[in-house]
Amino acid sequence: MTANEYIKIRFGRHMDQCTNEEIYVGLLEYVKDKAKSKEIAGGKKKLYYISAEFLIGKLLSNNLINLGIYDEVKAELEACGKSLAEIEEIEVEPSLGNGGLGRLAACFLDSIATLGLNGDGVGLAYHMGLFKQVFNNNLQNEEPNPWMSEHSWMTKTERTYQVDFGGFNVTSRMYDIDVTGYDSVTTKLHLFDVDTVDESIIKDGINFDKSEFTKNLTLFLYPDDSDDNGRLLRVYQQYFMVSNAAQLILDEAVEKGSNLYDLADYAVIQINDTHPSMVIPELIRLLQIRGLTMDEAIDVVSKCTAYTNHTILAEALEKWPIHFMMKAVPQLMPIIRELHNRIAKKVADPDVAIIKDGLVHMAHMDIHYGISINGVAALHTEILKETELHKFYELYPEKFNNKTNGITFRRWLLYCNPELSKLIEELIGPGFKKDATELKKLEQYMNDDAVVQRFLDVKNTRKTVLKNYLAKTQGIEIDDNSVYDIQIKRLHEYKRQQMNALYVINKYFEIKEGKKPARPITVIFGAKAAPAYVIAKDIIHLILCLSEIIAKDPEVSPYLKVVMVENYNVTLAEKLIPACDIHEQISLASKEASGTSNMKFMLNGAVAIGTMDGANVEMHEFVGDDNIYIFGEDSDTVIKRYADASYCSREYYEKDANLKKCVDFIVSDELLAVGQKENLERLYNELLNKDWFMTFPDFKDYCQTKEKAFADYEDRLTWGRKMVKNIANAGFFSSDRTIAQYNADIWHL
Ligand code: 26W
Repeated sequence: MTANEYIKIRFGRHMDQCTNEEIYVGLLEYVKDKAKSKEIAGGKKKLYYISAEFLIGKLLSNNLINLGIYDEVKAELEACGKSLAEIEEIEVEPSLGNGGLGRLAACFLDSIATLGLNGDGVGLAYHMGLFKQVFNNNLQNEEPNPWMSEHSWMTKTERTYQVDFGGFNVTSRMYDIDVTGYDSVTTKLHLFDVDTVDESIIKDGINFDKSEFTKNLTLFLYPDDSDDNGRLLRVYQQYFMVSNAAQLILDEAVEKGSNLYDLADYAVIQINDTHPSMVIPELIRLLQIRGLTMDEAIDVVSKCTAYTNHTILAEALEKWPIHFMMKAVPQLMPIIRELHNRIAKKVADPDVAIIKDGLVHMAHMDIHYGISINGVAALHTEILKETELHKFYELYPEKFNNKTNGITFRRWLLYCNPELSKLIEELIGPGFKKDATELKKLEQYMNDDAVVQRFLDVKNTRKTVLKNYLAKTQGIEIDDNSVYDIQIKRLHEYKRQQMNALYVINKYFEIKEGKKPARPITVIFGAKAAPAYVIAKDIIHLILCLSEIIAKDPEVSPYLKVVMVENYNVTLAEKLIPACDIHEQISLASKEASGTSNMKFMLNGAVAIGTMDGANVEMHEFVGDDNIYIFGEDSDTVIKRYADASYCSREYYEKDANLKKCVDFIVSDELLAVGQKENLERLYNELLNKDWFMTFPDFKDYCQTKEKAFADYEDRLTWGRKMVKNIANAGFFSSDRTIAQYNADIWHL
């Protein structure tokens, strides 16, 4: 049945007589039906990828592509005078993640299904995704971001569980989203919810009554890494997630014939950061209820779980106070104490203890009782082994391994950049869609000027698409003849948006002094700041104020434009990334575990300016010095500087007159005229007295390297060759490769 025929039956009218809303609903149901009729991944052993976040993004087009009916449906719509792009706008993005970790989980699900592996995602059905960001008076405000509706990709299942908390219990229900593999089988994303959640307890903005857990359990995605409020609620959420997951895992194993002693033959669990770590004691508890002894249960569970670390920022490694655990999940504490005691008997060193100073160290439990611990880029894994988790590495060298992150090329190339995929297909055939390493064949065209020019043409097309999109959706005007310089990622000091802002100030002064750039520059930011992360919000304030001042300045505005897109999310990323010329990957070396936007940009023919951090290091290895702009101090230097506590930002400020001038501008009359004194002064003082993420030592090199990149950009064909080199070498960063490695080394499905 065609989409047209389906819609005719559903609405009793031909597609051209339907509203876009009706067509959207019709296509959603059509796709769900198609997905149902596909083969479901099977096999004795199943992977359970448990994650607090799945940043799946919109699903309509993604599913059409994976089911192989995108072109067909698009043509049917066009034949009735309808546009798929407009219908897509009706879909609300489920923003069920904060950033990289959640988006990674979504890319992984796509690759698991595409590779035909028997693996499901398990998470929570938050009623509100990550807050909706609204700018008012150059400040970020947060609003609720609902996404569920009557017509949903989620299907209600009959599976319900009881989850016991200290003093009360709730009944859960499982909802499923089909994960359609590309030209392959389907798998599932299981999201758990409770019926008692009450959206009416939301007060102003995203505040809500934190006391009644039955009403707020799955109400919100926890927005962050820095909000101390609601930490107890987070423990409730995490336990709710893993208790459901554990019950599901045991039930499915038993259904397939497991006697539970052989659970490891039926299930392997990937713990995505420490958020699902309580699955270890919960499984042990449930196995005891089902008849195993403590010894047996520990032994069984120790063969089933693997842990991925996504950060080396110590403050993000979760440690839950014992009194939280006693209140929320008292049934787990005796088990956790037992797990702790067994280690303490063998290893006296308190640095590797599970319980220390009244806190339960979730990562420590994962490492002692799991089969694997992995970092997410080569450098990151080395840092874990050598410094952050060195003592664990000495205990269990065989458990440590690296799995450099990846991205799904279906969403981040085929869908978001059809012009580029078409060009690639014309040049090297369709093989790259299933085997990303085939992109390497593009290198043969690097000296073919006519072909290189076509890559430049595609980029120009996409720049115009972005220009029109931003004009239409955000009322922002940009010049598509300018160079687009883009930084999009969570707002965090270690990612150093503030350094990019200082660069903008530097450029503003240069232009005022008569040094005009060869071509106008558009600096685009997209970022949400965690609601309680004060300095991050101050940085947004600075960027918005700069944007306003520059736009109003007739001397500067013809050459420089600063844009901060509102409510940055997956949908916006899909428009921004294909249009980008230069992407900013400027985290302080050693701090960004991997980064994944870097990979998306590379694949879409943008050139990076970046530090030797995260996966940038591997990108640099692939493309060489001429095709990526590396600057700044390396991770060894940075790690040493932290170790000897020698950094004093004020010294740099006093020594470098240009830097001083840029920093002082933050509290100048010009800025105070459009901004808030409190915010700007706080940020100024933070930089001058702390600058914890060391922007000052890298600033000069950063500015000089950017100048070099802008100058090189003017030799269009040479730049085009850099683009082709980047695209040709992006194959390694396919999440299909990452998932194949997880399977070969850890899961053994
Ligand atoms: C304490 C709660 C919490 C929740 C979310 C802490 C931290 C987070 C993050 C936003 C974690 C995150 O997104 N980490 C990112 O993971 C990516 C995938 O591995 C990496 O590419 C990024 O470098 C890392 O910052």
